[in-house]
Amino acid sequence: MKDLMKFLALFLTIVLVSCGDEKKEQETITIGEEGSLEEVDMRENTVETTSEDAQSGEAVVRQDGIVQVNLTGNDQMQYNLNEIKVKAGEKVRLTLTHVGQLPENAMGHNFVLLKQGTDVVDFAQKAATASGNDYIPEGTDAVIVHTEMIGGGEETTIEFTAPEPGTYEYICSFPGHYIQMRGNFIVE
Ligand SMILES: [Cu+2]
Repeated sequence: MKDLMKFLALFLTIVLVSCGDEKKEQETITIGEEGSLEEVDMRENTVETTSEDAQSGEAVVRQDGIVQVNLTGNDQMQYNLNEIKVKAGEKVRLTLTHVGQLPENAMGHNFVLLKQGTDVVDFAQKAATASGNDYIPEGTDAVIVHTEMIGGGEETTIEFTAPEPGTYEYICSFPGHYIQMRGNFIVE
C-alpha cells in the first residue's frame, strides 16, 4: 500500500510539473467545474510557485552582504531573467554569461540598466548605431551601469550599488535585441 502511494505521488508530481506551462489554459478550462479538478488546479499553482522560487534561488544569491545575480543570454536572443529584485543600497554583483555559441558580431549580448524615464525604444535605436562604442550611445546620460558586449561562451561581471527604490528597465543594446531582451530591475 505504501509503495502504491509513493508511486501515485511521484506520478502526480510528474504530471503536474509537465503541465506547468499550460497553467493559464488549464485554469480557464477548470473554472466553474467541480471537485477534483479544482484541487488539481490549486496544486498546479503550488508547483508554479515552487519552480519560480527554485529559479530565482539559482539566479539571485545573497551571500556575505553581496547580491550575486546570474544573468544569461542565449542564441535565441533571450535572457533567463525578465525580472531582477534587489534592495536599495545593496551591493550587486551581476554576472552575464552568454550560454550560446554564436560570436559577438552576430549574437552579442550585454546588460544595460537604464535610468527611470528613459524611452527604451529611442535609446535602443541610438545604441544600434553605436557599434564603435560597444552599442552604448556616446555621451548618453541614460545609463546607470552596463556590462561589456560578449559573444557565445563568454562571461562578464560588473559590481554596482543598487539605486534608490523603484522599477528600472534593463535591455541588451545589440541591434534589435531589446525587443526580446528586456526586463524590470526592481529595487525595493
Ligand atoms: Cu543581445
